[in-house]
Order: sequence, then structure tokens, then C-alpha cells
Amino acid sequence: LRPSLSAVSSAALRQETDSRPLPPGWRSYTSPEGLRYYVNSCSKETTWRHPSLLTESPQRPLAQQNSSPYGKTEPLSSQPTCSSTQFLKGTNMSLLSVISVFLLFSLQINCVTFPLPGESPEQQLLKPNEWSYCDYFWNDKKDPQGTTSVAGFEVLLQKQLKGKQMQKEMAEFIHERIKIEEEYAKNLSKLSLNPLAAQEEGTLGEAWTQLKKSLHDEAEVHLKFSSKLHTEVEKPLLTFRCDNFKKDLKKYDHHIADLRKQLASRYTSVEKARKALADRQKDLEVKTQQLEIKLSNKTEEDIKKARRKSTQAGDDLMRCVDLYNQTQCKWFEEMVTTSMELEKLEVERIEWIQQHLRQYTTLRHETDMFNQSMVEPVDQLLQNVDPAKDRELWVRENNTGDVRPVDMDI
Ligand SMILES: *[C@@H]1O[C@H](CO)[C@@H](O)[C@H](O)[C@H]1NC(C)=O
Ligand SMILES: *[C@@H]1O[C@H](CO)[C@@H](O)[C@H](O)[C@H]1NC(C)=O
Ligand SMILES: *[C@@H]1O[C@H](CO)[C@@H](O)[C@H](O)[C@H]1NC(C)=O
Ligand SMILES: *[C@@H]1O[C@H](CO)[C@@H](O)[C@H](O)[C@H]1NC(C)=O
Ligand SMILES: CC(=O)N[C@H]1CO[C@H](CO)[C@@H](O)[C@@H]1O
Repeated sequence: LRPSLSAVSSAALRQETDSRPLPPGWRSYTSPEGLRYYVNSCSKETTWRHPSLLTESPQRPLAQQNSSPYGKTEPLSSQPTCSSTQFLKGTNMSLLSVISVFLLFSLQINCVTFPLPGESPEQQLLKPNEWSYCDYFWNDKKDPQGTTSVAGFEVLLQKQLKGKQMQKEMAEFIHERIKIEEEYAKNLSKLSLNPLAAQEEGTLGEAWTQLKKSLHDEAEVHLKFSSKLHTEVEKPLLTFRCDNFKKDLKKYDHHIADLRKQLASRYTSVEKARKALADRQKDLEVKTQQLEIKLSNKTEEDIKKARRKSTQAGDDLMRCVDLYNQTQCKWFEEMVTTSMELEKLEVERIEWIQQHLRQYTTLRHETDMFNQSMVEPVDQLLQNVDPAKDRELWVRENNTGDVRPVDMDI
């Protein structure tokens, strides 16, 4: 939509050809009707009048992002302005031309108003260099078939739900790991009680006995490992955010979705009001023309009435845009605070999991080291195995006499 001609002051028409140099920060553009208007990219002012004619405009307070309902948030590098329309504030343009420029500069996608690329001052990221959630999910995302679209916020929520699921699956995985360890321990201690070769004797017998005993100790170590895995890894992974997490997400979801719905309904009102204004303006135009060519004997009164109705329609549109604006601003603010909250939650989740997986490797490492103490005695006894000594021992106990036979006397 273009600015309607009737909205442009005649002053603007006169200044169309103004060729005086522009003060610093100002650039001039041409509307589709060929009218010149001016934009100051620093102060974000827009005007139809040559900026050298403007008296210094008062400093406008920018929307401040001071408190978040979800707790402390990081300071944002640039002031979050609700939308491109904010920079129209404080200019001395007529109401209708404000709306016109608002429409000229912007682009509506799914009822959200975005600045036209290249038409308005560059937007700064709220948190530059951080790839923050609050900067990158303003658009809706089309699914691959292009049939339905998902709100950017929805994408963030899906990430949260997936993260929750991954955390649950990791706990399950650790549980399986624990089961292997427990079964292994059970098998080891069962085997250590096995009577096989219990009757081996001597130094070899001692080493063998120690080896069997070591299996039992080893089993203990694995049992300890499995129980530590349970309390120090599995349980924390399982219980992290188990109570209200999904409910909280739903709350965020409903809140943002409600604002979007409100925005859509206000957008519809704007569209209606815009159409009504166009109709009124056309009516006024027709009546004026009719009077001029004396097609009808419409009186001045009729024209006045039509003009009044047109002005009223303009006011209506203004009011609708303002309401739309307010809702979009609210949505914007909630998007920023909530997406930053989700960002914080994700950082916490990742750090929590990292911490507990580290605990896993520490425990695992400890279990590996156990062997020293368990196997060392076995090693020692094996070193002491001495066939000669064993023979001596055995012979001592089981000999059947060392007196050898001699020749028979006659
Ligand atoms: C434990 O022993 C059983 C057979 O008694 C075997 O099927 C299983 O795989 C063993 N488990 C481990 C972890 O060694
Ligand atoms: C002009 O007004 C007169 C009465 O004042 C009426 O009789 C006539 O029909 C009107 N003409 C038109 C074209 O409306
Ligand atoms: C847009 O909204 C802001 C407040 O949310 C308001 O001050 C401004 O005048 C609105 N602009 C229009 C064109 O209604
Ligand atoms: C050897 O002597 C020991 C101790 O007296 C005894 O327990 C063992 O049964 C004997 N072995 C044989 C093969 O007789
Ligand atoms: C898990 C475990 O029992 N590790 C042991 C490994 O062996 C050293 C001594 O060599 C013990 O101090 C550890 O407790």
C-alpha cells in the first residue's frame, strides 16, 4: 500500500524539488507517487519535510527492557524496539501520512510487520555475536511442503522438548550400562565360588586360590561402580527438571500463541479499517468530481459530510494501527524475554549433562584402576610359584618312604 495522496500535505509537494544539502544522518527517498521524504537513520525520524526545516525534535525515550517476569536477563546491547514503526514516533507528520509511511516501509508476514529490506534503518542484533535465541526466531518457518508454517517460537519449544527427551534417553542408556555392570559383578562373584581346582596344592595352589578370591573383590568393585553410576549419573539425569518443566513450556507456548492470535485479530481490524478508509476517500473523490463537473447538484454540505466521514475513517484506521502496534510490541517483548529464558534453560541443561557424563568417566577410570590392588597379590603369588618347593612340600607330606630296595643276600 502506498501513502494516499490526500494525506500528503501540500507543503510536501512544494518541497519536492528542494535541493538544499541534507543535514548529517539524513537521507532522502522517493515514494511510489514520486514524492520525496526523508529518513534519519540515527534518530530514526521520518518526515515529508526537508529536515533543515525541522525544529530540533525532543529526545524520545526508547523502550527499556528492564525487568523480565522470568528473572534476571542479560543486558541487551541495543535497545529492543518493538518494530520499525517506532521510529516514526515524534515526527511532525500528519496521522495519515504516519500510517502511509508505516505501510510503505513495512511488509506483513502472517500478521507480523517487518521492515522492508533496505527501506528502513539497519536493525542491530539485540545480542550481537551471541547467536542468541532472541535474535533469530522472528519469522515463521514453513514446513518442507510449504503447506503449514510453524512460529519461530515453536521451533525453540521443539528444541526444548527434544532436549528433554535426549536427557531421558541418556538416563536410560546409563541404566543399561549399570545392568551390564551388575550382571558382570554377579557372574564374577559366582565364578569365584566355583570349586574347580580347589585341591591344587603348594605355592601354585596358593596363587590359584588368590586368583579366585580376586574375582570376588573385582565383583565388589564393579558393584560399587554400578551403584555409584546409579546415584551419581543415572538418577541426576533422570530427575533433572522432571516436575514442572513441560507444564512451564506449555505456559510459555500458550502465552506467546495467545499474543499471536491477538495480533492476527488486530491485523484483521486494520485491514477492515483500511478498506473502509479507501471507500470513504473514493466516495469523497467521486462527490468532489461530481460537484466540479456539475453532474449532480450535491451541495457543499454533502461534501463536508463525506469529508468528515473520511476523516473519521482515517481516525479509525489510526486507532486500529495503534492497537495492532501495541499488541505487536507486547508480543515482541514477550518473545525476547521468553526466548532468552529458553536459551538459559538450554545452557543449564547442557552443562548439567556435561557435568554428569564427566562423573561417569571419572568413575569408570577408578574402576579400571582397581585392578592394581585386586590383581597385585595374584601376581605376587604367581611369582612365588616354585615347582621345586612344591615338589619338596608334596614329597614331605605324601612320601611313601625313602628307604630304597637293596640286593637280596644269599
Ligand atoms: C553372565 O553369565 C551369563 C551366563 O551365566 C551370561 O549369559 C551373561 O552374558 C554374563 N554376563 C556378563 C555381563 O558377563
Ligand atoms: C437537483 O435538485 C433539484 C431540486 O432542488 C431536483 O429536482 C433535481 O432532480 C436535482 N438534479 C439532479 C441531477 O440530482
Ligand atoms: C505504534 O505503537 C506505539 C506504541 O506501541 C505508538 O506509540 C505508536 O504511535 C504506534 N504507531 C502507530 C502508527 O500507530
Ligand atoms: C598328601 O598328603 C596330604 C596331607 O597329609 C593329604 O591331605 C593328601 O590327600 C595326600 N595326597 C595324596 C594323593 O594322597
Ligand atoms: C574403584 C576402586 O576400588 N579402585 C581402587 C583401585 O586400586 C587403588 C589402589 O591400587 C585403590 O586405592 C582404589 O580404591
